[in-house]
Amino acid sequence: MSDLMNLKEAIVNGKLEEAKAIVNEALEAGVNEQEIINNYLIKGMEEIGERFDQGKAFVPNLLLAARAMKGCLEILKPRLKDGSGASLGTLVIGTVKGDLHDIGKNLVASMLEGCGFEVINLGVDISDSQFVDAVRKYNPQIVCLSALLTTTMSYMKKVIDTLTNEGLRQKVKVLVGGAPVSEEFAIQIGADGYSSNANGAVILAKRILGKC
Ligand code: B12
Repeated sequence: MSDLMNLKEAIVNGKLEEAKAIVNEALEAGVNEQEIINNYLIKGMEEIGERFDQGKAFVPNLLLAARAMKGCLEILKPRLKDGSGASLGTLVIGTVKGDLHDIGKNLVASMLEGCGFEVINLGVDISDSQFVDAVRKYNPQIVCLSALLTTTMSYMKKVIDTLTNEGLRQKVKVLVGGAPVSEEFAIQIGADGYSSNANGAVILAKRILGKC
């Protein structure tokens, strides 16, 4: 399976079709979906992020890498489902207002769905009132907030405060995540949990709902 070794580079270079072809080939060869995500796709995004940091890559490169990553996740997403049909619980997830990053948030959503949760994915740039409306409409047990910018992470507190003001905070647990977020920050803003990755998000959600 020498081609799989090229997957990370295909993501870094934003080669959508090449990346998708490698993923399909790997799946046919029986490679595990999680292995593809964790060992190649995420590693590719980390690499392009580092190059961006060092001034060796620019926003268009990030966009192309993101498009390739998304294309691969679309192939993998249906295969992450456990097929049992029973829902472990309902979650609402979104990237907070002002923030357009959605790769990590979508990965968390896919993993949660794959592990048996019903996931309402609100998308990006979601305001506190949109989260409130979604909680009223879908009655989830958990709300997941994602932020990738230091300038938008403080908006997570605004969402939590608005949930409190609207009398909804007792009804839902709030999980937070995203590259600049930390356990300490989560505690500081009154969230119920934090994880640095999608696997951790699933563990947290299961623990909160007593499904572990
Ligand atoms: C791809 C990317 C983009 C793409 C986004 C495409 C998309 N559809 O998402 C584009 C090009 C659009 C972009 C734009 C910008 N970006 Co950008 N971007 C990145 C980059 C390279 C990768 C992010 C990513 O997808 N990582 C891969 C995923 C898998 O990881 P993740 O998002 O961290 O998610 C994981 C965990 O955090 C966690 N998680 C995430 N959410 C949640 C939620 C919950 C509840 C839980 C439990 C866990 C969890 O689980 C995920 C999976 O394991 C990062 C660099 C980096 N190293 O993070 C910069 C980065 C985030 N961007 C940055 C910046 C500055 C910008 C721009 C302002 C650039 C500009 N000048 O225009 C704009 C902002 C646009 C906006 N308003 O949002 C900075 C932020 C710096 C800061 N301190 O705030 C970074 C860190 C780059 C840098 N070093 O400067 N970006």
